[in-house]
Amino acid sequence: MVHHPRILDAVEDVIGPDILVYHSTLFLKEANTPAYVRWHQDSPYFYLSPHLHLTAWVALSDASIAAGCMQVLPGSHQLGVFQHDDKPESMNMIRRGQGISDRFDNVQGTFIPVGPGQMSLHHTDLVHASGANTTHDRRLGFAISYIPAHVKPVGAVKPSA
Ligand SMILES: O=C(O)CCC(=O)C(=O)O
Repeated sequence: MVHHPRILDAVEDVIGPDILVYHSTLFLKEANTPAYVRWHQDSPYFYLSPHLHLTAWVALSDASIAAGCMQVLPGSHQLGVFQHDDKPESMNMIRRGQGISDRFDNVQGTFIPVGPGQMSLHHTDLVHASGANTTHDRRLGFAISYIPAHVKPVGAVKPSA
């Protein structure tokens, strides 16, 4: 799937033709679960320079608003990197509970619902989150992180598990 031409064509439009897959994650939200992801940016956890990393979030099931699709703060990738902290909680889908310290806790942002087979793209500095799945179906997303080949790892990578 990471080589799918429809995905790569869209990624190429943003980061150019010399593309590497850096990382991939399955984000599984069970049916009727309060599982959530705090507001965060990806860049503080990927230790890449420059910040040109792009994630294709490919829906493998319906990711509607009710199913807890991604929410984003449009344009926030241009605001720099915010201070993050760790607040591990059992329902946080990111085990260390990484997130932006309280700043956007009461903000709803813009929902990005995607149907099965559709995807969204997000920049590594875009502030994003997701809320509960109130539907009777699993919400399953495959997040593929792409970088241009000139982007390099910097510093130690902290495991999220
Ligand atoms: O799947 C989610 O709800 C969150 C995904 C996410 O944070 C990411 O792809 O960086």
